[in-house]
Amino acid sequence: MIRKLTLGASLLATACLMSSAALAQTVGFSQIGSESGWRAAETTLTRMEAEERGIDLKFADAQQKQENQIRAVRSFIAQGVDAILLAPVVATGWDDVLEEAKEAEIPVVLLDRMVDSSKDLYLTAVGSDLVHEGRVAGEWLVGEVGDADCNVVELQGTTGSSPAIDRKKGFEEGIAGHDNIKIVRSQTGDFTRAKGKEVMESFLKAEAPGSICALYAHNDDMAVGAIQAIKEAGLKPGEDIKVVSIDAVPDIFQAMAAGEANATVELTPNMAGPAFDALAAFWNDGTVPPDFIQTESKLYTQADDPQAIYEQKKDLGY
Ligand code: GZL
Repeated sequence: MIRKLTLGASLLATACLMSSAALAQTVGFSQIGSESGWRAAETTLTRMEAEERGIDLKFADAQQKQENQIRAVRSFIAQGVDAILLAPVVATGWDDVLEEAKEAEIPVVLLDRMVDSSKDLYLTAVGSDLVHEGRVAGEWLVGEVGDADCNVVELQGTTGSSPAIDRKKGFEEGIAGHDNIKIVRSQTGDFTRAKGKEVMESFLKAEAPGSICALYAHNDDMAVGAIQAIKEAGLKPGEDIKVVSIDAVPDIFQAMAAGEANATVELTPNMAGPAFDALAAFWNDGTVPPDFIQTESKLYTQADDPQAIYEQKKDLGY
């Protein structure tokens, strides 16, 4: 905590200087890439939130490579930006560059994923409870299958990312104590549709025909890719194989409306709004935000009028 206060104190001096200067802030945003519809929406909304606040946003797309993110953060530091937004592709390997930002007295705010670095190396983190999301998905499947045997295949997110680690943990907690539900295959689909389809094809070839009861995908994009593979295998997604995933992007609601997907857990793509609000308070009078600003998670199923939700969401930048 002492170190956090030290960071807070040194950054406070900067904040107070800035509030008197009332400068238009420049913020560097190191974005993971555009691997999913959700990620695209997060980028769109971040740009909109910055524009609404008169923030000059410098954007860097890392194409899902950590080395590109570290390079971008160092470039933002060299440019002397007023703050850095970082959506960290994986959870490890950030200490050095976060230390450099701290030395430069530039506050860093994490978006949608976490890092294993000490909390005094970033101002705050905005995200969902990723374990809870996985648990909600697992508990939904328990309710869906009851006592029937159910072999589950799992499409994991990017290896080493906090959502892949935590959503797996949460799902296993959700099905714990229900030995009739077993995860029989689990592999990364890297959060993309293409890889989700490819890995689902391998699951379908590897498992006895008709033996897969459900798919749990760490995001909707992999689920949408897998749905295509299930159909090409002559099976009915949503019926022969139940489909539960996370994000609540428009296309999963379209699949639900067609009876091809069953449930999704919503993740808001607007992480930047709370991030910029925390930065504004910090710049204004040095208010230090909580370590973690949690966004909500909501379960949607076919009972929630998926077509209407698709119509509401389809123009929101996904
Ligand atoms: C989760 C976020 C994930 C989304 C995916 O917080 O990092 O990254 O669920 C995206 O769609 O690739």
